[in-house]
Amino acid sequence: MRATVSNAWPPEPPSNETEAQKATRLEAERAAKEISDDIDKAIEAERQELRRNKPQTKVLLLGQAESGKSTMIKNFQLYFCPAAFFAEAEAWRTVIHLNLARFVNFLLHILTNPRSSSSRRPRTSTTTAEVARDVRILQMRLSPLKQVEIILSRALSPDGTGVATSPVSSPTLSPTDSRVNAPWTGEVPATEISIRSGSGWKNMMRRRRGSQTQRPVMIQLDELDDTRKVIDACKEDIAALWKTAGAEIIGEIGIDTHHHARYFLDDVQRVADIEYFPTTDDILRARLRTVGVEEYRLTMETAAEKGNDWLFYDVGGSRSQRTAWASYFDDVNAVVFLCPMSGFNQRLEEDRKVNRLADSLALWEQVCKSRLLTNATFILLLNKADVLFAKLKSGIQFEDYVSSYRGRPNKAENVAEYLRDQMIRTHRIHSPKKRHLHAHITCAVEPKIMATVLISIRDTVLVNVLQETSLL
Ligand SMILES: Nc1nc2c(ncn2[C@@H]2O[C@H](COP(=O)(O)OP(=O)(O)OP(=O)(O)O)[C@@H](O)[C@H]2O)c(=O)[nH]1
Ligand SMILES: [Mg+2]
Repeated sequence: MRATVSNAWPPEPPSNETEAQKATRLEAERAAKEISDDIDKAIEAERQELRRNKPQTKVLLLGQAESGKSTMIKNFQLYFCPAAFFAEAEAWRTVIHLNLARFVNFLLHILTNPRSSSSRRPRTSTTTAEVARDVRILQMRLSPLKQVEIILSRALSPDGTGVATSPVSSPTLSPTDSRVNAPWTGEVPATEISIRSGSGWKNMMRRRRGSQTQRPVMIQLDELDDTRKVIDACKEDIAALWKTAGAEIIGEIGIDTHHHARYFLDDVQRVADIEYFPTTDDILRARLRTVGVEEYRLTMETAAEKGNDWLFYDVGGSRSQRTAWASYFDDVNAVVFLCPMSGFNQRLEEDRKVNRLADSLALWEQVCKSRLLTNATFILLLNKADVLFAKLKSGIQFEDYVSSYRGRPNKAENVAEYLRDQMIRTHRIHSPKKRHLHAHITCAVEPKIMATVLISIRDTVLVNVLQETSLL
């Protein structure tokens, strides 16, 4: 018979160990642990030293809310640090399920409380008595999703107390802080979610999975698993709700809103399934509004720059968030500015009088003028090319919103070229010194298309860093 050899450390003491042997063994183990800790400390100190001496690449992402800044960082991570990107997929599932649950609760609220609706159109219409009855039944069957929303909100916040709802996420919302701890209060629920910057929610979610002992008290792992079971059990009803009232709802809330949630609803059978694991596309679509300035340290995994750290500053883009930007201006190698071209016929959530494209262009001018950014590399991304294309194809006329475009073709490539030229001109006129501008037309939810843009951004930024440190 073969003896079983245990690899466990420290090894099990012999069963006939004397007190003296035990004391000697414990002392040896203590000494070994001390040596091991010293080695760990030395390795960490060496790593820190290396970090200090290496020129660090710092990139600041700017642009209005929902321009795609955070999505751009996900793209960067996917391309240059894929292992880290996929390691976070499970944490994103919680965000996606919260996106879904929150939107379904929002839909049910609108459908059953017509007067609180955000509608800019009269609510007529197709809501026959039969549909209304179906919706009432679905509302009852889907009521567990309110609890799911509360649990997932708590799970994502560092202290387990809840995810902040966005004060400007939906025109239907009144910004009440009370909803931070109770996402569902009977008022119109929020559809967007935001987490305070620096909360480290992804690490926290990973730790919860990895360790049974480190679970925070507020949320238990099995509670999270229960939410998946509830969502799975609700998937047929969610699909039925979307089929029954989807068209009417889009009429109510407008075709331009809640893209991310609609993407998940369109594929609810897959996303709500108990076996669901987010795909790359899902992660790029997941929406988490940035509040404050979030710092991301990405350690490159690709051959050429393996081990190099890039630091990204991802800012919240809504107007109330912009005052925080300036303190990051004097210390970055590059600015990536995102202008969502599809905003030409939309208004800012935070100020319904202001056209989104006009706001983007004004913001761009301010950023170009900044003296603190004089030596930074400037990269302009004209984003959401896919949405621009779809809008123009559906017959919406760009010239109806931008009078200086009158008489030109209503085609996405022409519009994109026009905006690109305008923004290059603004940059040329307003830069404190002559500076090259790198402009790209992008669709940040299409990783295959983004690859060449990402490589170009990396090369552009690296050349700037090397010039700054006089290595070129
Ligand atoms: N269709 C489409 N959606 C996009 C594109 N870029 C970003 N999105 C989506 O737009 C939503 C907003 O993107 P974010 O990256 O969160 O926007 P942000 O600029 O970080 O917004 P704030 O954090 O509020 O300042 C997300 O759901 C993205 O998936 C794009 O090119 N096309
Ligand atoms: Mg963001």
